[in-house]
Amino acid sequence: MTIEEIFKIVSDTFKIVDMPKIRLNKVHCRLPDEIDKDEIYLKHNSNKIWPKGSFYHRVDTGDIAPVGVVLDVEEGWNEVELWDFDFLSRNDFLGKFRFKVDEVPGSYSNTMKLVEENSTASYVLDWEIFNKDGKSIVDECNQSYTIDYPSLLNISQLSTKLAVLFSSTSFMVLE
Ligand SMILES: [Ca+2]
Ligand SMILES: [Ca+2]
Repeated sequence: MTIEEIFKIVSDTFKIVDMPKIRLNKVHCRLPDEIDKDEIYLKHNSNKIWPKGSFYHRVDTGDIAPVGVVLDVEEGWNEVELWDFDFLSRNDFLGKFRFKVDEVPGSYSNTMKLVEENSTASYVLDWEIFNKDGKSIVDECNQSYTIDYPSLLNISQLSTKLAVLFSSTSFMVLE
């Protein structure tokens, strides 16, 4: 192996490590392009990334499609395309979500910029920047809530016991 090859492997490795991880959480359909629902799918860097295992996900006004796709992306501006699958004609490139990825982990929302002319389509993408460890800080917050839940239950059981105790005490006082 030459020094150039070793250098390439090392630089490639570090590039992968440095790439921010994001997750596309949900797509909200505020208004479809077609009267009887859109058959949507998402593309990133010319590749179809969602839905996996089917051509499209059917949505109507007010629908929220769960996406949950994790991507390694370049820091800075990124684009995700929203397409509508058509059975008898070419699929429509409805629009794109353009968003900036930096080091600040957390949840973000972006409105779709229309590409298809005269389209009624209106979509919003919920997405999230993971932390340096490649984990979701939102999930971690939800997890700590789940852990706290049993102790909350104990508090409510305790307060019930105290209420019983107090009522019996006052009953005794009354006697
Ligand atoms: Ca269409
Ligand atoms: Ca369609």
